[in-house]
Amino acid sequence: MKIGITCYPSYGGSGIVGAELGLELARRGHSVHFISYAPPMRLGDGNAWRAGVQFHAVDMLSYPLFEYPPYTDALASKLFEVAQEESLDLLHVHYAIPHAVSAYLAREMLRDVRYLPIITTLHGTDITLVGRDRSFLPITRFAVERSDAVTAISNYLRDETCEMFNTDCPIEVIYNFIDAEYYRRAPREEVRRRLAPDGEKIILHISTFRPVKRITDCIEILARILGSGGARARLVMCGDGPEREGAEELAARLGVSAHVEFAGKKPQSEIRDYLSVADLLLLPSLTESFGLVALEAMACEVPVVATRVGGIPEVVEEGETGYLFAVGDIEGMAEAAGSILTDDGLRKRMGERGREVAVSRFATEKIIPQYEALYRKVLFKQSALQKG
Ligand code: GMT
Repeated sequence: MKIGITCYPSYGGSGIVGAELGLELARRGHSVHFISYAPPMRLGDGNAWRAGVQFHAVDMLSYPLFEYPPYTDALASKLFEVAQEESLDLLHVHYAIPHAVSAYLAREMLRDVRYLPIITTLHGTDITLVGRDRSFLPITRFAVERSDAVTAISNYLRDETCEMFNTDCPIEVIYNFIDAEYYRRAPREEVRRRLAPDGEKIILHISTFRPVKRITDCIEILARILGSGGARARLVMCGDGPEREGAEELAARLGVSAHVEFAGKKPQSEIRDYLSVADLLLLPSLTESFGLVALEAMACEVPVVATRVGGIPEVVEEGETGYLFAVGDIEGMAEAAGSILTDDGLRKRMGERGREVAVSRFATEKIIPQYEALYRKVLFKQSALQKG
């Protein structure tokens, strides 16, 4: 199949999933065309420009009148152009805002020539945070309802979408996935020594440092662990974003700065190295429709301490692959983290179970065929409609 994929190219879960899906589809022999304002980050990681993958940049005209450049229109024009030039069979957009609207426009522009099916995958904040805003809700609902197929990355997100949009539009749940061969624990002693030179346990947090990630909770949890006199630990904070400064200030105020490393944004290969030496992943988010990073941790045998919100309980098996708590339950999370860090047997058992779950439920081999089946279903329905 010839598949157009649009996703945000920047750091963040939906962009990672869109990019990885495209690469996996190309590996399976499909021809994949990424269409966005920049190449998705995962494609720039060295191994990415593979046969069967092309990138088409959305051209943005800069003009003084446009205080806010009209990206939705520019993307729609590019989708229309690429669909024609490359004879795309379908468009698959990740993150509804504004991608679903642009895809809808492209489909309508092309309609006189042929019908171009569009598939929208909802990732979370496009519905739960941004979609909730009154100014975005009607147009997002419109574009979602008019997609030829809609998928959500968890049951939680499907239910939220139906409720918020008050729609009975069919939404298929296709979980996020992991390349379990790439994400597996590997010996990285030099990384461990660098991150924890005095043999401390390593607590890892990886995110976009947006308010929804509640990264200051990580600092407070660390302070409690250290204050309880239990485990000797270092907190490694991977990523960057608006909450970083506040977290650094809090670490200084609580006197734990020396035990925290703000590592910045890291390429995928380094993230894997960090996961290979981590003893625990902390994910204290306010909401999380899936929690891709929890899955990456589980694949690398890292137990997860997270909040019991959104789709996280569909990924992290409570008591088996980690522990879940109410949002803001610093004490509960610190206690659970402490028990994992001071009990090597527990850490190992939970880690091994995490790997099992990641491989058996979320490996690419399980999930990518679900997308391929959906594409075939949409194309079959369309050709039946044309014939009939
Ligand atoms: O929350 C983020 O880090 C970014 C956001 C995005 O759209 O890139 O992530 C969402 O999509 C990810 C991939 O499907 C999910 O794993 C995240 O849980 C989801 N974030 C939220 O729902 C807050």
